Amino acid sequence: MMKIKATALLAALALAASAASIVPATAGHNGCEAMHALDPDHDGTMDWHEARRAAKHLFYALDPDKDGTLDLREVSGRVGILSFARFNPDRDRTLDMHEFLELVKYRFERANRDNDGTIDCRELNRLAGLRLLRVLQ
Ligand SMILES: [Ca+2]
Ligand SMILES: [Ca+2]
Ligand SMILES: [Ca+2]
Repeated sequence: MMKIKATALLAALALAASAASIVPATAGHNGCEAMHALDPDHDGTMDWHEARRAAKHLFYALDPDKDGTLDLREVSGRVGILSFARFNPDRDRTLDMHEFLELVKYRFERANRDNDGTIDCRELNRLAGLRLLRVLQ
């Protein structure tokens, strides 16, 4: 009886663990899956050139009025108010392309833990990598 209970408990735990590992993927936070779109030369990593390209693409997508700037509302869920203020040195309430790319570059460098100039999917899956991902796609 005890043995059956323990087995059932283990099965439940295993199920919970696999469910937990599935959640980030379905929520779009799986760095390794995201890497496909961010690695057009298919060398398995994202260099700054590739990240910059994705970031510029996102900038245009988030700027539907095409005024060349992003306000706090347009980057909500991607850039917090403190980051926004930090990368908006001219305090004009918007991020222009240059300011936005400075922010992305900062997150890129934070995410690149081994300092090898590229982001691999393991790095992308860490917290700093997910923060970077939010300003890339
Ligand atoms: Ca690449
Ligand atoms: Ca600005
Ligand atoms: Ca790296």
